[in-house]
Amino acid sequence: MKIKLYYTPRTRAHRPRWLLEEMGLNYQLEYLDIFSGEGMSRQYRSIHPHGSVPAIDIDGEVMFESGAICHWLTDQFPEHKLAPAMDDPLRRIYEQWMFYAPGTMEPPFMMAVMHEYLLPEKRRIPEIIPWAKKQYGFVLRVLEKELKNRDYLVGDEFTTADIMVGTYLIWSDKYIERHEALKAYVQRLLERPACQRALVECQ
Ligand SMILES: N[C@@H](CCC(=O)N[C@@H](CS)C(=O)NCC(=O)O)C(=O)O
Repeated sequence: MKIKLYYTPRTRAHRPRWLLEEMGLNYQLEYLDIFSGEGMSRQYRSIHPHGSVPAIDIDGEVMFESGAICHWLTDQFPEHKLAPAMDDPLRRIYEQWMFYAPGTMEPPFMMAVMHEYLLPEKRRIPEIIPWAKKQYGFVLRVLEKELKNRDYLVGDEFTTADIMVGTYLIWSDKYIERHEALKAYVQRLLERPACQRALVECQ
């Protein structure tokens, strides 16, 4: 199987890269400087219509959306045990957190970081920030409670759901200062060799 990952450091492309590292699969990184407009080429938009990262090419078949890529890869390679089997009662919990990340966590997180510091100053809407922080604060309290007495989100084992949720938490140091369980969880995730390998910058 030939895997090519379209990748920009410090973006959601970290998720599939981290997963590929956890699974020890061979892959090629196709580096793209998404922030200087490289995603907008006609050639790349035939791979990802929005010109965003990540996208993945597996034996010539392309796919985009970080969550879908991670979900698909995890089920495609069940031998790596990064998700409970379909008949395991924990599978429901796994699916819950897999979708919680893009569905419930991402909107307030992105609104907060975009309008607080990522967007150019003149495009920021300061009125959004208090709402976004309040909503994200609620998400953080839910996760703090969940991770107070356990190392990972699903049962006792690390799963792809930890990659989906953990990626936002790794970027949330500014927001999790008062959340001891989340700080410990982030530390645990960052200590994983696969996560560290996926954070190595290329080019
Ligand atoms: N929901 C998509 C979002 C993809 C996305 O917006 N990626 C960002 C980087 S984190 C990007 O490429 N932004 C630049 C752009 O869209 O031009 C996913 O999870 O893959």
